[in-house]
Amino acid sequence: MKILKDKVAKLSFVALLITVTAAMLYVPTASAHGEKSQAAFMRMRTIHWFDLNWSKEEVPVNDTMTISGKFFVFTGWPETVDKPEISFLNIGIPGPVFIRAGSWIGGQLVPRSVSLELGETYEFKVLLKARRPGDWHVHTMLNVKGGGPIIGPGKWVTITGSMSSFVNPITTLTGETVDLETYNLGNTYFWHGLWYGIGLLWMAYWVRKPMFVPRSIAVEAGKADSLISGADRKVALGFAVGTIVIVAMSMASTNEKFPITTPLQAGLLRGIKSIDMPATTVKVKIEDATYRVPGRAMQMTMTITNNGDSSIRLGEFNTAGVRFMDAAVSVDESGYPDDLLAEEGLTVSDNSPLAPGQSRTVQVTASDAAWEVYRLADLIYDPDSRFAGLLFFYDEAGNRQMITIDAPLIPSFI
Ligand SMILES: [Cu+2]
Repeated sequence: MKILKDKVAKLSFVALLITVTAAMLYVPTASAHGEKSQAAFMRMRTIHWFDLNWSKEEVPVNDTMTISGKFFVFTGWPETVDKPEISFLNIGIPGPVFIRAGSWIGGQLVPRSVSLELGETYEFKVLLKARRPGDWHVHTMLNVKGGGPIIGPGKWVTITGSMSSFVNPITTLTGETVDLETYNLGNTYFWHGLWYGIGLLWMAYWVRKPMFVPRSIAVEAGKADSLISGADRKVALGFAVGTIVIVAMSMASTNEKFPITTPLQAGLLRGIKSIDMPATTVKVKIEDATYRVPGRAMQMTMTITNNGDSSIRLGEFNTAGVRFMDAAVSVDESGYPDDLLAEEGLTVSDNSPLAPGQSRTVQVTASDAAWEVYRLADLIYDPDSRFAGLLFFYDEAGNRQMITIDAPLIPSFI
């Protein structure tokens, strides 16, 4: 009976080992990456992305494309999220389907973290090189220390061709050209294999002996010392010395082969240039805002005052990357993702040109399925139900003004 129990224990151990190994090797492809599950307040009250452009919708392997645009660092940044003092401009894609060949904020190369100021607008550009064929959702993204990855709008991009033709050549500071895609790959496999093999040998040695139940009985009987023999000690010592020798020797030979190495560069770039947005002459006061759950519509009462010298109209409300437009005033021509574009989603009770010096209180409705599809309506269940977004006004000459709004949102269930 005891022998049988021990056999079962051994078999279960081996089965567990196989399962864990298999789990490590099995990596299914993810088709989406959770942009909709990021809290609505995070998407609405942190980074406002606008004027976005994905330069291509289809790109062959090894070719490049750019994503460019602007982002406004929201003034009413939530208290629960760390300020973007250490942030990194990134791209939200399912794994390395592209490589990032370069990224710029305000014309400056930003391979490192940057410090951003609340209330400023920045211009950015990311250069991507296609690597793995497929249809990929490509998002803008900003990683904020203490805030996590803040994801922006995503657009589907198709990569064509074959991954085996992908190359990533770089010239090192010592003048050698290497292909980073395959550089020293054999070495990586060798070391993984070697340590995995040593680990297996170590386990095999101990698994041969009586395991869980007999050991437990021996320990309980006060005979724990008898479980480890003199030979066991010698084998263990052999493993320890062998490991140290392998590490020391390989380190010495690596140092000899590569005498010049530099550490990976990290650090913080300060003083990133923001853009001077045109001075605003429009004033907006939100009187109240409600979200009607059955109608999937947000209704705002706002008082608009035009202090400029040209009459203005409201053309767009942009929140969390969803653009509600009044087609009579503003039309998107950039190829913005369909699911984030409500071309006629903005209704203004009176959107006739507002003359200079005039003030008007209007009802503005932003309605689209995107409220639910993008789970922005979840906002109403937050303990601090506030919404925020950008309003774009256009004057007679077509000049645009950007106004930020930030107000409490009251849900209505009828
Ligand atoms: Cu996505």
